[in-house]
Amino acid sequence: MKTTRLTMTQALVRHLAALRVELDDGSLVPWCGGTWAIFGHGNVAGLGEALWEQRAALPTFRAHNEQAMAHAAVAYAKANFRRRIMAVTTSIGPGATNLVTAAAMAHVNRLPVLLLPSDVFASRAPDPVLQQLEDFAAGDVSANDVFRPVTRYFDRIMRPEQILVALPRAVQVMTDPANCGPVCLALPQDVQAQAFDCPETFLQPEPIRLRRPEPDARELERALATLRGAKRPLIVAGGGVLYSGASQALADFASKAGVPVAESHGGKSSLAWDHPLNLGAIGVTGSPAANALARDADLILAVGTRLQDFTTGSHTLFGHATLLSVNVQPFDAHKWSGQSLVCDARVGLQCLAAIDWRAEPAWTERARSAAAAWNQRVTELTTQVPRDTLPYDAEVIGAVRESAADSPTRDIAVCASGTLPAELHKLWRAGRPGGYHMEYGYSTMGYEIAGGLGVKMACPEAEVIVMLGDGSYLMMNSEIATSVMLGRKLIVVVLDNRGFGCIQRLQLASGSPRFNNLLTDCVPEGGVDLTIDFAAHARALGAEAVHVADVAELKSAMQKARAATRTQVIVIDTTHTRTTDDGGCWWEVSIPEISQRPEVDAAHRRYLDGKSTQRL
Ligand SMILES: Cc1ncc(C[n+]2csc(CCOP(=O)(O)OP(=O)(O)O)c2C)c(N)n1
Ligand SMILES: [Mg+2]
Repeated sequence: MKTTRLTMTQALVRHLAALRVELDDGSLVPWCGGTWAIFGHGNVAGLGEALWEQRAALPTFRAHNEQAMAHAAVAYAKANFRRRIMAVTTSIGPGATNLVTAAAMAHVNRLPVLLLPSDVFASRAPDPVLQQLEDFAAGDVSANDVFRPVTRYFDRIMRPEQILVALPRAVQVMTDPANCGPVCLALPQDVQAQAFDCPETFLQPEPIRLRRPEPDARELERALATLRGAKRPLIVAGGGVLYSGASQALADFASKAGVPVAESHGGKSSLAWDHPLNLGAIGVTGSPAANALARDADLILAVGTRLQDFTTGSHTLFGHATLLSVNVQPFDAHKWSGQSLVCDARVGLQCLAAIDWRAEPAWTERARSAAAAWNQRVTELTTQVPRDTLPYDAEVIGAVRESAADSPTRDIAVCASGTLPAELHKLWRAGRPGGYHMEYGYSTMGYEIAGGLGVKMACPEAEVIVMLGDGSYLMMNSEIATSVMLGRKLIVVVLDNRGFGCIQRLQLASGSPRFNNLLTDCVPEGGVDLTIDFAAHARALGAEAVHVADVAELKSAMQKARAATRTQVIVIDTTHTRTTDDGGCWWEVSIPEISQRPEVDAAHRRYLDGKSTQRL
């Protein structure tokens, strides 16, 4: 066996840099798009040096916050429909634990990312080193053990040759359609620098060929029998449709069999928004069209969805329909005691389309007119004539989208939390698969800007439009500077309603008084009323920024922003009180059984009413 003498991290980086993935069209591209790195003690000397050596094949990017780097990496994988990934390396201690939220986010969303936090000395010789935890009872516990529950695969590389086994396993997990998720390889700093005889074959890995699992014959037979018996079916399209590249198969099946389609947050943009059978968003943030048909359907065909509570209305939305889940992950396919069809979404849809069956014509017709009516309503909601009051999110969404009249297919809207996800889920018209990039599995405040950067790196030709609230902006905005530095232009639209608008509305709906959400409600005796100049802040980070007075100004600012080459930040004052009433459904939020406030008692009674409709 031919070998080369390399350090553990040199071998790791060379394997990573050499990995190629085969895309659907048969072309081979580098699998790893680069490594995000913030160096410190623990990685600057070992992994850092190895990254420098391979900088031509595997670029290294520096950002300002480890969590944000991981957000960018996860967004990159999502925008690549899980076909490509990025790695993230940190120093030990706080650099490493800054990744935990992003790891959990990737775990919830089933998205791959390779986390490479540094770890304490395997030798233990200099213990305790700076930033090292000391467990009084266990010498092998380090801060990195927090990654175990939030990754799909964890290993600590205690000897250099261990990388030969651990890295291919990590790659396997990240490229497995069912088990896909974040991976952590913790790298003790002394092992990073230790050399071993690395087999040459490890440095020339085989291309990655992603699997497309076929269904089990008997399970398929049962699924087809169920389909044949259905009269009023509804497809709920989840993120799995996008990851499997099943948009065309979905459109073909829906059109051929007359089956309406509703989309989860993860699945939105899997079917063209103007497809005559696209009912739009489903669930708590869903359209009236989708939710009404969900209640009356006799078969819910859930394709590639985790059936999260926002999709199911906390299990109140699907009436007495039979549930048939097409999912590559058996854990998801078996949820809710539904009938499962474990397979790739595209393969599953093609199998279902192969039989001669159609939904009841009256049902298809009802779906068509509901979809058309909702589309008309979306136009109204997003293009209302400006009034004297502050605009609300729907009008901002309309202006942002309208400004793309010439190239709506280029736009990718990025968002994660606050009021906007509900409004965007109902009202955004995605022009292409992936044109709605919403992180609503973990709904991580602070994902948006760093996530937008990852999307831009995955899709440089796209106009990446990040929309977020003032609260989310304040939580994590440092990657505006990174986007400027790296020359990756973003358009960031900040909706400033001066506080946590959505949580205050939830608070009031729960019978509580206004408390601790809007900035004006948080100033103690002797405190100072805050006015935050977001545009000045963004300019200080290197962006071009403007605070617009109204929706009309927003429209022209958007035109200019589209023509610009540097990251743009547009700030608009919005109201925290108004949202789109149309659609929606119950969402389970526990209300105290006992309170001194009659408003809470009333909210608790409403809560029990909702509970009574929950299907268990
Ligand atoms: C990291 C994180 N912390 C807390 C929350 C809970 N949370 C969800 S939305 C929100 C307020 C968002 O405020 P803002 O971004 O201004 O949006 P708005 O609703 O005001 O438009 C909070 C605190 C969260 N989703 N993520
Ligand atoms: Mg706000």
